[in-house]
Formats: sequence, structure tokens, C-alpha cells
Amino acid sequence: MTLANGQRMLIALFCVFVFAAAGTASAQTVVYRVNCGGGNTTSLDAGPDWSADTTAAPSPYWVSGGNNNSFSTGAAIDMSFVPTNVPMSVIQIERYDLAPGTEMKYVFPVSPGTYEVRLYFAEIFNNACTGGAGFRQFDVSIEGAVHSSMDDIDPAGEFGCNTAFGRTIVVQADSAGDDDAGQVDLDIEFIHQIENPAVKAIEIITSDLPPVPVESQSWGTVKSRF
Ligand SMILES: [Ca+2]
Ligand SMILES: [Ca+2]
Ligand SMILES: [Ca+2]
Ligand SMILES: [Ca+2]
Repeated sequence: MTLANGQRMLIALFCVFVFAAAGTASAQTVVYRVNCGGGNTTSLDAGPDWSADTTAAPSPYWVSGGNNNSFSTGAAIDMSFVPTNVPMSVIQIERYDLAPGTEMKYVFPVSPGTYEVRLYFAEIFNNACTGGAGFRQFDVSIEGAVHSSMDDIDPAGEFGCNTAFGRTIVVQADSAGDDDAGQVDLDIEFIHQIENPAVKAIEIITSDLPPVPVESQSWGTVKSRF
């Protein structure tokens, strides 16, 4: 099921209300930041840097076995739909995955608990910018499930060309399906639908919110979330 914009707005307004009611009691700590496809990038806040994930030296959290590709643009990115602490340079380079082989996947070791996963996207590939809606679509499975907000993500169709946006979701990390049963991992897998999945950056943040589907949203609808 795909939420209509109106439904997303209602969910978003609810979330804003919850945060407003909670005040600043909701302490969140950034556990991981990855600059997918690019080098280590200094953070714009007190949190950790955006760690390197180049093709020459992929992130230790990227699961090899699929393709190892990056793509970048020198074009300026519209950053108005994402939090101000996201560097533009992080959005200007991506990791993407061709169809053959296993799907692109990141696996983050975590302590058992609830986490907010923030994924950053933008269409920066000329052919997709020209092709528009339906040129590239992909799903993101988090902890083994594709939530409706992560189904058929269509960067050019939703935000056009060279515009950053993000999706966030709160999940309970557990060991179900983990490769290593002795270590709880948070699993993020990008699944082909049309053309190739591409991701610009990943943040994993501690959360005291209930797991999905209480909070799932697409930034761009909700600029006031942070
Ligand atoms: Ca592949
Ligand atoms: Ca899908
Ligand atoms: Ca897991
Ligand atoms: Ca990147």
C-alpha cells in the first residue's frame, strides 16, 4: 500500500505533535553515519563524521558479494528537504547496485533495542533525471521487512533531479535472520524494482519511540520534523 500525500501529512503531523509534547526528553544518539559511495566527511554537528564507503575501501558495514559501484555529480543539490546537518557532498556521491548478483546490503552491529534509520536519496543520474517518474524504483527492506514507506521509492518521480530527500523509520533490531546469531545486527537491503537502487547516506540513531508503523515518513512532506 502506498500512502497518499494526505495520509503522510496526517502521520507527519501526529509525529510532530508527539515530539512537541515530549519536549526535549527524547535524547537521541547517532550510532552510525555512512557516506555511501564516498570518503570520510566531517560532520556539521557534534555527532560522528560520515564514514567512508568508497569502492576502493568499502564500509565495513557494506556486505560484499553484490556489485561495488559509486556514481557522483558535481551539480549543486537542493538540500532544503533534509536536515541542515547533512553535508551536500555526502549527497553528491552514491553507492548503487547493478541487477546481477545479490542485492546491496548494509549490516550494522547494534545493541538490542529500538533505532531510527534515516536513509538519504536524490536522483543525480542524467538518464534518470530525463526519464523522470518510473525510471528508477527500488524497495528497502529493514530488518527483513519492506514497510509501505520504503516500497517503490522513485527519486526522480518524487523529488525530481538533484534534490535530496530522506526516509526515516523506527525499528526494533533483533537477531532474526542475522548471519551471526551471537551479534544483533540491523539489516538494510536495497531491492531492485526498476533500474538500480542507489543510496547517498545512512544514519542509525538510538530512539525511544515505538517501532514502526508509528513513525514513517518522507522528508519533503515534513520539513519541520527535526
Ligand atoms: Ca547486484
Ligand atoms: Ca516494491
Ligand atoms: Ca537483525
Ligand atoms: Ca554519499
